[in-house]
Amino acid sequence: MATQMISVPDIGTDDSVEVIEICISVGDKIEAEQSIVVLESDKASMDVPSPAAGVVKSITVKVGDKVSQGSALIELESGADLAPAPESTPAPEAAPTQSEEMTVVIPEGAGDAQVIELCVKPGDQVAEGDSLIVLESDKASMEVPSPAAGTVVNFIIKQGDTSVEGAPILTLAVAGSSSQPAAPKAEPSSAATPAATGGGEQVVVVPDGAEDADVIELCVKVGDMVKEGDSLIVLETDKASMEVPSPAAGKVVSFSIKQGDKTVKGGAILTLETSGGQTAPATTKTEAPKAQAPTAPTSKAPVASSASAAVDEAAIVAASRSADVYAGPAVRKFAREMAVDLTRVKGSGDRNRITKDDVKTYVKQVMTGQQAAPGASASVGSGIPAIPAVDFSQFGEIELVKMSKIKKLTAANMSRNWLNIPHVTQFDDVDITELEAFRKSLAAEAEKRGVKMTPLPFLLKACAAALVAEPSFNVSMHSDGEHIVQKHYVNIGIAVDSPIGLVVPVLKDVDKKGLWELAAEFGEITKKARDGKLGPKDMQGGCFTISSLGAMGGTGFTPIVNAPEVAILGVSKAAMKPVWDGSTFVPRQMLPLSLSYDHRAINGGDAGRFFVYLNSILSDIRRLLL
Ligand code: CAO
Repeated sequence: MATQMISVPDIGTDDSVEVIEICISVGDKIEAEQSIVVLESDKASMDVPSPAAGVVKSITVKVGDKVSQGSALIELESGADLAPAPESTPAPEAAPTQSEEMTVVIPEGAGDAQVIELCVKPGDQVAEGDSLIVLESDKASMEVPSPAAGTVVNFIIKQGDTSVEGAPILTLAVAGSSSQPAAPKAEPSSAATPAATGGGEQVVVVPDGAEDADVIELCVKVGDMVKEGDSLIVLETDKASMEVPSPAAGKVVSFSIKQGDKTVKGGAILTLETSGGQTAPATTKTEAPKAQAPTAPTSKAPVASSASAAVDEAAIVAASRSADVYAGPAVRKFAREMAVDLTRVKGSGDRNRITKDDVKTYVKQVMTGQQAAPGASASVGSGIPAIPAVDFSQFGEIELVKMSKIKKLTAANMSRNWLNIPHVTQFDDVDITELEAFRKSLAAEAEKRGVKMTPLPFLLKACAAALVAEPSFNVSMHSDGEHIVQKHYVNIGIAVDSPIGLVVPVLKDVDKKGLWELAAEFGEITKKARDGKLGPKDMQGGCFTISSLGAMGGTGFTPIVNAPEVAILGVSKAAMKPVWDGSTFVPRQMLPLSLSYDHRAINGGDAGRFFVYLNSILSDIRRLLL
């Protein structure tokens, strides 16, 4: 057993830095490379990893302490096989730490940006060029690619840190490698270069280094007045996104490229009519920064001249905020692959930045129908602009009442059905004078049987007969878009207004049951619904739905089809009305019905036949015997 003092390694500064986190406790058994403390300067924060495995005997610092290189941190007791002194601790220079390990560092020019995303985690295998982290400054967002293929050993930087040029990002185990590979090509680093055309017009061209990028957005349109520095277009490569600013104030005359185009070196972007007719300065190229490490933005690229201020790379601003969306290029690319409109995604990152997980969550919600919920989110899923949120408390006293699960489900289903089904609703008044007389004559017997004989069992029976007579109503659309599912059973759902919300229990084989049986079953299932005791099976397998508001009132309504069914009958309150019998007006009990159907499955002719048949049965119940 040997004890060694672990101290602050070379942190690239002589200034003292603050201990902001102690990651271990006395007695902890720790692994080599495990973080022991987190230090923070005004430029960066970094983890100090243990150079060896062992047991923590004592901790000599506390949170808030100021330390500098060489300050003691912890006392570690380890076996005879102690690792060498902290060679692999954060070093400002890119250098391999062991024969097969290398420290990837923040590349030149990428200082003062915030680490907004870690794209990999310890243990991940990365290929050369894979994005390791995303940095973002107020000027650009960019990904730092891996300089070599290997396995991520540990992270030294963490999300939220401020990048310091040369500061270590992570340790990479590189198979058989002993040196940092050459830095890849620098990212686009110069801005739009104006070419003078005379006559007050100038063609703005693709800046040096910005070729081979996708045009993902046109920020202005023909006729727009722009100021010098206003963003004209947004370009994106697989590593960075950037806006190309206008080199001068003026009016956009025409575009030479369109969204989706790939940029070519020096290619024309648009023509600008500059105010006063003065031409922009001669094309001035901005040197791409020297890349000594993995690519990163070069916010301090050389500026050609004061007149070409717009050519200053500082003017290439991040696309991450374009279109009011705050997201990095990797997230934008991912969103495009998933066909997700980022303006609809809620960001969970710092300052509402959208992360890849946010996009995934959004896709999941859309796929599971959760985005069809009421209010804004219902609109979001449908692709229709969301209804803006309103602060009602500004108009008076309010309270927020939690929606029940059933209510939320109903809202989602209604939105889904309303948006997916091309509805048609037909209306008819049915003469139920004889039916009502017959129904009332059954009152005493119904009481004896312990059932209630309302118009509903008659409607059930009549609808079942109409579904058999007009089978085009007893179908569902097949999800393959190629077939219709014809059903040879007749199950009918009844919409029940229960204390927990609207539920639709289903009565099975209605065509095979008599009125008494239907009245009894209907009574039972309605009670079960009102007591909140319906199980999923009670509500499945419907072919058609009846929604009756007859006991309440109203002369008509347009019910929403209960998909995957294709039709629903709305029943309103029967009333005595004068009906012309050919020679005189006679008082008749008229029942208003409204039949909504899915016009993809049912044509007007089918619906007309269904309605006429239903009408004929309800107005002369004896026809059920035929
Ligand atoms: N016209 C006139 N009177 C009617 C009638 C009609 N269409 N339908 C029923 N009535 C009468 C009944 O005969 C009964 O009167 P009596 O007690 O004198 O016999 C009274 O109204 C009450 O009926 P009920 O409510 O006991 O039974 P019901 O069969 O009419 O309705 C049910 C049951 C479950 C359908 C109903 O209670 C219900 O919940 N309806 C809500 C449906 C709904 O919310 N649909 C959504 C609308 S948007 O799609």
